[in-house]
Order: sequence, then structure tokens, then C-alpha cells
Amino acid sequence: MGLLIYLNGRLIPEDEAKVSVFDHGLLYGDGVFEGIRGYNGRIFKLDEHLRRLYASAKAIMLDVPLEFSELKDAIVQTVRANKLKDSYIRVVVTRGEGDLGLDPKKCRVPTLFIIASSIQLYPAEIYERGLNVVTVAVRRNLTEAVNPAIKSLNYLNNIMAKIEANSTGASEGIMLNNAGYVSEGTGENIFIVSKNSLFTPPVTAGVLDGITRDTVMDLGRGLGLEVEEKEMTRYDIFTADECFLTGTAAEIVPVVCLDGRPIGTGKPGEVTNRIRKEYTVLTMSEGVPIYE
Ligand code: PXG
Repeated sequence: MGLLIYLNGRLIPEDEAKVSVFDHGLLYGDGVFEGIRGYNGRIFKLDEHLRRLYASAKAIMLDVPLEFSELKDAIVQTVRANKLKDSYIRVVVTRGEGDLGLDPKKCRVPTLFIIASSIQLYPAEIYERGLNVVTVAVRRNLTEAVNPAIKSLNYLNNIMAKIEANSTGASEGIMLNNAGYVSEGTGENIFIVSKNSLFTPPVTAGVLDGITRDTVMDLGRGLGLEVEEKEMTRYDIFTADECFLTGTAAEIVPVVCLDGRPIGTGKPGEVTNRIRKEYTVLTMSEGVPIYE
């Protein structure tokens, strides 16, 4: 049986959930989105994801057609209607239907849809063995152009980086910003562990202010680590004890090799594994309940 999709105020079967070819989300990538996960009958970090969605929308002068609490309710209803215990939820707001010109003034009503689906878990061996990653040539978008802090529907910068990483046979690409500093992966933030410290690039380096990133910084402090946002170069990764990526879908993935050079011992690190465990505990115990 197909999914029930929330589209502009109604829950409808997936075969009927269609948007116009004149929607500017499609014609220009004009819109914003969120990827959220549900664990064990709860939605993890829902308020945090929604705050970021409204901030992204504000940054592109797009009005989300629902108030915060209404949208939260629509998401809970959509997950409930699909009877999901563990879920991956995509919330998308586009500029809406317009004409064949890019002027957003012509788009009178934003399009809002919510897809609540089951999550395809990454194979366990990825977490056990760790990832090989490469630095890609394509640079992260300038913060002064389309700020990577905006989770917009225009993901070509990341997709070009992913294509490049794929072409080398690596599992993921690390993007540098225009100044040559490390920004992030194509859909994950990056961390390194050095001695007793956890480092991640600041949002000003051209990264998404990741929800998992925030959670991991809190977990790190809880484990007694120094946590610092710091500009870093490839040198810092080459010489780190450990490295990992964070994201809602991937959670926490160890990185064991950059550009053919092993990081630390070349195996997933002890701190990385500790943070992974703590993160799992959190996902199983926190969140907005769906079925109460
Ligand atoms: N950086 C970028 C560029 C992202 O798109 C993250 C970091 C991690 O953020 P959160 O808040 O999830 O910790 C993301 C989000 C996918 C996919 O299918 C992944 C993301 C977005 C869209 C699709 O892998 N990651």
C-alpha cells in the first residue's frame, strides 16, 4: 500500500500527490526543506528542525503557509496516518506555482508538502569499518551568494561534489570553502577529535547549522571533551586522532581515510564510538510522541 502524503492541507494517496510543472520549486529550486527522523514512535528534534525551516524560509523571503504549531501538528498527523514507528520525514515548502519567469511575485500561494516514509538504514559495516572520503575540487557556495546555512531546494553545489566523490569511488566528498578551509560533506557536517578536544568548522565557514552537529557538540561536552568551532584545513584532518560525519539520515559515521591517507589508527575511534552510543540512547528516549 502506498503512503499518505500531506499536500497543501490535505492527506492524500501518493499517486494523487502531484505538484504543477509551473511550481518554482521545480523550475528554479526556489524553496526550502527539512529532513527529520522519527525513532521508536517519537519525532527527534522536531522543534529544532522546524526553527531551521522557518529561518531558511525567512532568509529567502518565503512565507511558510502554516504557523509553527500547525506545521508541527501536520507533521505528527502525517506520520501517524502512515502508522510509522521509525520514519524519515521530508518537509518541503516551495514558492508555489508561477509562470515561466523567475520573479517570485508571480507565485501567489506557496506549496507545502510532507512525506513521511520509512528509513533506509545505512549498512552496519559502514559504521564498523568507517568511510573513505576525498576532498573534491568543487568549492562550497559562498556565504555571500546562497548561504549554505539556508537549507534550500537548490542542492546542485552538493550534488556536483557528490558526483565528483562518486567518480573516484569514495563514499563521500569533503568540500572546502572558497578560502580553502574545510566546510562539510555533501549532506553531513564534519568533526575531528584531537587529544581531548572535538573540533568542527564554524557556520561562517559555509556549513549548514546541523541539528546532529549541535546534538554532538552537547554530547561531547557531557563526555568532558573540549568542544570548539574552529576553521580547519586538510592538515588538521590528516593529523587528527579521529574524524566523523554527522547528519540526520547518516547519524554519526566514522571517517577513517581522507585522500588515501589513514586518519589516526585507520579504524573508527574510541571517542567516535562513545558518541555514537550516546546518540543512540538519546534518539530512543527523546522526542515528540506520535501516538499519545
Ligand atoms: N550539511 C548539509 C549540506 C546537509 O544537507 C547536514 C549537513 C546535516 O544536518 P542535520 O541537521 O541533518 O544534522 C545536511 C542534512 C540525504 C540528505 O538524503 C541529507 C541531508 C539533507 C538532504 C538529504 O542524504 N542532510
